[in-house]
Amino acid sequence: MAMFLLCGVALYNLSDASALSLNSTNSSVVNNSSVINTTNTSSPNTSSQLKTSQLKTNLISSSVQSTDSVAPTVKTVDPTNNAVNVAVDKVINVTFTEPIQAGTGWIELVTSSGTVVPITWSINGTVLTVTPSSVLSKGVKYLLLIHTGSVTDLTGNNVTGYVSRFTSSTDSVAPTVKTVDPTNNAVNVAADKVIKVTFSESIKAGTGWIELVTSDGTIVPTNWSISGNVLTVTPNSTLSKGVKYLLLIHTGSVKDLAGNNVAGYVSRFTADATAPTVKVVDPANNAMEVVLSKVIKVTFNESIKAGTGWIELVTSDGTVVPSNWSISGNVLTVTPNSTLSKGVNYLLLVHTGSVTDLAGNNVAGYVSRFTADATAPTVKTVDPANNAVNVAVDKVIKVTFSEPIQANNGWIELQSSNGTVIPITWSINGNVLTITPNSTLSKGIKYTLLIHTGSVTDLAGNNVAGYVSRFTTVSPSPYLQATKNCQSTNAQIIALSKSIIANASATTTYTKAVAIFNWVRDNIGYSFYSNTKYGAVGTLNAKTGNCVDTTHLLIALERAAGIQARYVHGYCKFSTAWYGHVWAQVYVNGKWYAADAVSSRNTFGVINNWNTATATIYGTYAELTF
Ligand SMILES: [Ca+2]
Ligand SMILES: [Ca+2]
Ligand SMILES: [Ca+2]
Ligand SMILES: [Ca+2]
Repeated sequence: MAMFLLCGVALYNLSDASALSLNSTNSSVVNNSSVINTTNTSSPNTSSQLKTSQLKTNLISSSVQSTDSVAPTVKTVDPTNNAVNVAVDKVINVTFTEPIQAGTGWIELVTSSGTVVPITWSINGTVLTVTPSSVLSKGVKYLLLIHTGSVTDLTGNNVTGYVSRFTSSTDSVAPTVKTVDPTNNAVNVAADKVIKVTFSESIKAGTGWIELVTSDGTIVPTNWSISGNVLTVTPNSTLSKGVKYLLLIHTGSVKDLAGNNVAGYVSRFTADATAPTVKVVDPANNAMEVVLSKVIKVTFNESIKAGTGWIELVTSDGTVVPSNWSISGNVLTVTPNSTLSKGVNYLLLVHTGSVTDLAGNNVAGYVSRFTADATAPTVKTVDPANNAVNVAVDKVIKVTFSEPIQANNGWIELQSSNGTVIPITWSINGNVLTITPNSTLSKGIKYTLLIHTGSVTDLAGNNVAGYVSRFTTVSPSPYLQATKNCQSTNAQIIALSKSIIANASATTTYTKAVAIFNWVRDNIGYSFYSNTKYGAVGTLNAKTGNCVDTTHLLIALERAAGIQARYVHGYCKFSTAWYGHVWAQVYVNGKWYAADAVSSRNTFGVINNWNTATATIYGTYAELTF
């Protein structure tokens, strides 16, 4: 007898079941696993199992060694308990909580009416597999009975009795083929065709065979798979041109989910026997102006592969142009090893059999011709158009060419009519040249755009010819112009206008206009006479004037500040009498403001020294004639 001492407790290694029973009151005595096996398999009795359980508890708590005393239980069963619509060819799997072995009790499958169904069963690890010896009956309730002790765990602990129930499917209709692709008797089937057979219901693999054979009986290796109600058959190699194939779905090779066998089925088709043809070629046959970096693409009506002939690019004088070529799907790409030469005629020769379709049908010989670009780009349109007038001063100039262009020597100029070169920036996008002056253009000026020879070229390098376009910007406002008596460009007027604005710290058009008005109203005295006597500069120097001269000065100062201003002539009732009268209107933010600077009673936009309600207005004017 071996003896262990652990945690101060003496442990005895028991050699037989009687010793185990005798030690039923001593929880400190444990057995080894071989003893327990012996005990449980030779005399399964309740007291020894209970004792084993107690012993195991002690063993685990003492962490010496594991001795299993827990019976295996069913973890899952397939079909699940009370399952319905179970296939009549169902194989039953019962998964236990631990590996099992055969015991001494029985495993049975019986109908609800008590008829025993012949079965075979086997164990693999934790799984008990129960196979009915023949297909089940339709619509019958079955009970799987795993009797106590029919299986045990590996230490001999008996399973307790277990029952699971299921009802077999009532489906007795065999699956049938609904559609097949390629359709029966199809011709010109692509060489890489994957065959799909769609059934009337979901299917599963059966026991018969699925075959693809040629009409002379040769078997074509395939793989096949099932997804839902679709059987997919994939030949291991491409089909051969013009060969007739038979797809054979033998009886029982697939079944519906209830286990009903498909009936035998045959479908026939013939593989592609038609040569591939060219659908499009780029550059098109006889194309001109082909860019020198052109990569040639020949698109066929179906996927192709390399054949045995040659593909050549030659010049019209027969020189072979070294090229590489490749195939992707239905596109043959031919890439010359160097850029093409301007104006040269090229021939692409796709010789017979140089490519084939996937079934091996040779392409027929094919020739396409094109000429490399030898034509200079020309201006198609220019915006603003040549000799356009009233062009906005912030205009961006766009020149559209007959073809895409690229920068060459880049000599592009914009000049004003006096020959001054205007700084510009320019850019190219496709066939459009965009020219942007670096600052706003002047009003009322004629400009000339010069695109010098060779400033740009087409993508083949052909130089643009020299090109000139002219346009005139929009005229300046008459309400900003200097006139004989409104000398808004006079240095003294300009200096005063600036200082008034600066002294008022005016930054907006409105505050500038008001500051100028206030200065004239407050600094120019009134003299009574008719028509112009001094003009704007004279009035400033005299520091006095009538309504006409005061208005000349006001308008000149406003115009010098870049603010539009005009004259108004009317017949107005003053406090004592009616007089002919002149005053100003000043344009600010889309509105003309009345500005009469002869009276300190007036403010910008407001007239108080005569009756505006009864006045007769003769008109408004950029310049006065009196
Ligand atoms: Ca166990
Ligand atoms: Ca069915
Ligand atoms: Ca073909
Ligand atoms: Ca060209």
